Amino acid sequence: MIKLKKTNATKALLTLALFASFTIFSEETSDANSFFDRKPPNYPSPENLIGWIDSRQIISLNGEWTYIIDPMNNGLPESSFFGGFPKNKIQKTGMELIEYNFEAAEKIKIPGAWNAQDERLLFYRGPVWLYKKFIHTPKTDTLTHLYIEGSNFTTKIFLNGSIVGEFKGGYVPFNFDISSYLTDGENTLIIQTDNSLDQSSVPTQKTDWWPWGGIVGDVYILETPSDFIRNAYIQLDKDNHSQASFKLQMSKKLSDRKVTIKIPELKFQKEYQTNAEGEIEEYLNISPELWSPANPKLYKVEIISDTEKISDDIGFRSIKTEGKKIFLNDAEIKFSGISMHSEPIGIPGPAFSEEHFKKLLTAAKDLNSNFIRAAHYPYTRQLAKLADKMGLMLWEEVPVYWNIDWKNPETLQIAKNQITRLVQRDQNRASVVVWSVANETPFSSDRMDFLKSLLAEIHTNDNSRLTTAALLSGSEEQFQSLIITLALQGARSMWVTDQERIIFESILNQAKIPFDTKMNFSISIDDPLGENIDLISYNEYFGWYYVTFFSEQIKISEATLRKLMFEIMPNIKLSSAYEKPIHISEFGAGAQYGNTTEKIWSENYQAKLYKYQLEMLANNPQIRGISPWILKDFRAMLRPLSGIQDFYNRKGLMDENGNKKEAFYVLADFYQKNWNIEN
Ligand code: GCB
Repeated sequence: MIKLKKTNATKALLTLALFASFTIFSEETSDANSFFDRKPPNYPSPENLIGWIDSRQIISLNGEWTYIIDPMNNGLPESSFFGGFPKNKIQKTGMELIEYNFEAAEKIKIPGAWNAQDERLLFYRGPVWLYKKFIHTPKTDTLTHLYIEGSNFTTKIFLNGSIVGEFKGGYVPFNFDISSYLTDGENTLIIQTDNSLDQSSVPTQKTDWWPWGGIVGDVYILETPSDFIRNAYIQLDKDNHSQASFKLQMSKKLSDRKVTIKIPELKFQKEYQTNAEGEIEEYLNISPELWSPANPKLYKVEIISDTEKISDDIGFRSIKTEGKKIFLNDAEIKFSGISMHSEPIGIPGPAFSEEHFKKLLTAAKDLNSNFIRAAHYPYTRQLAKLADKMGLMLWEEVPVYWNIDWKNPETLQIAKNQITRLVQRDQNRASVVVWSVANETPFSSDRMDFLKSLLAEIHTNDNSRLTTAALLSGSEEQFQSLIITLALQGARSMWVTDQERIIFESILNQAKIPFDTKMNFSISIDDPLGENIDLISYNEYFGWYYVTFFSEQIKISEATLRKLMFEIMPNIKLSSAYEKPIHISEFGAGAQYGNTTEKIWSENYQAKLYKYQLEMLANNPQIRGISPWILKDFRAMLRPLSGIQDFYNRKGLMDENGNKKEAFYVLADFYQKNWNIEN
């Protein structure tokens, strides 16, 4: 055998021989150190978001695609000796070695998660490749963009063998200009979607919802003129209902481009000119009928340039807080809400279509809700479009969830991208009244800096809505005081056992609290982020989680503690350190539909917990909104309890098929009788 000496020259020769035919990736691989060590190529990031998507020239790529599972991440150009899957090598004579074939691969529906469409992939976290061919007919003075409304969580796009780019983050829309990669006639689009998450991603790998992978929103080929209207913002002034703020950006930074805005029903028509930045910033003098849940009025708005016309149906309303109250169109309002995950009723996988959301929002209406917390990540645009029409207010959120890598600049970049794209997409939706930047994030100064920069990102785009985050609270002292309140209640209850009474009395003796002390447990939400947001949102699980924790600490059975907790609940006082409205963003209990026992996991227990919780909330005037957890049972890897959870979080008021549990009616009744301020 001839042994080659490993000089740089032989290495270079070897590399040359092996890669001579790989013209596509040669540039990126040429400076690699060895055959096995090729640098990842440069994956460009998407361009700024294009808005008003539903009135643009599109070719839909929704429908049937094929897919290849790639658990060892072998198909990327940088992982493969042969150019990777994007090369799409095809057999012609039958003598070419191929070990993948997209044409013969299994079929999948897009939009749709692959882990919802293939049983082998339900728990899978890794890369899957998607493949679709389409025909392109060239037009002059036209740009062609690929628009993807959501792809989880890292997406790499290849068109006709070339690298188009990469998007990290998931859930939000993005677009790439693909004009220079297109060929006339047939084009081959190959996309790697990887649903794995890690410590630096947003969210991290640990979430109480399913990491649905793949393309989970519409895929469009979108055509625009070479200088096109990228996006436009129209929002009514909070303090002056006969004026709306109007901002528009053209794609090119060219001044004196004429643009007309028309709202035919208001007989409004005016022409404006772009400044040197290609932007317009003006106020429109209009006096529209105001949008509200009771009157979800929308107006057709048209924007016309020399080369294009875009339009949208837009509602006008204002939302603000004053002191501890919330005002919609200057009238005081309470959020009679419900939290949701983006999973349709009776269909496995993520919700994405108008049809999916119609059923969910109809269930929310049956509950007499006027508000939905769309937790914990952006849904497709269909949600807010439908909420606009159906008259439901929305809280939209990004997946900054639990503890994430606050110090990592890449993590911050991902989160900023998510919030910016969400705001830029839904900025004209009247239904969206709250932007939320985080859920249950533990205090630290790095976390404060991180969340403040997300809030700043919102404010550079939109100042017309409320901001919030679902906060944590509960200091050591607050938990101690809850134990004392429970001990006082226990010591004076006739039904506790002698043994339990002794424990309660000794807790009180130790704390030097006389047994006849009258005390209501009170909690003050003191998260420092309260300073920076408009709505003080708080998740609490009285009657569900905390009891388990205390039971271990004070050696009293959960049965006794749960009963005591229900007894003290109506008198719990919730307040915040800030002169702002409180929103209870979560409370709830797990229940299995059809479980008629009196025990935990029964419909009964859940319904009882709702009754006591609602009594407590009605007794707390600073609480101006609630969104209990949650409308419907949802998929969750953290919930393995066999026979009950089976990998579903069971805190739904309905099961996954839409069967209503007893607590559904408790909440519906409360909203109808006690809580709504008509608007
Ligand atoms: C929470 C989280 C939510 C969970 C819920 C639960 O506090 O915000 O994502 O699903 O509790 O069911 O434990």
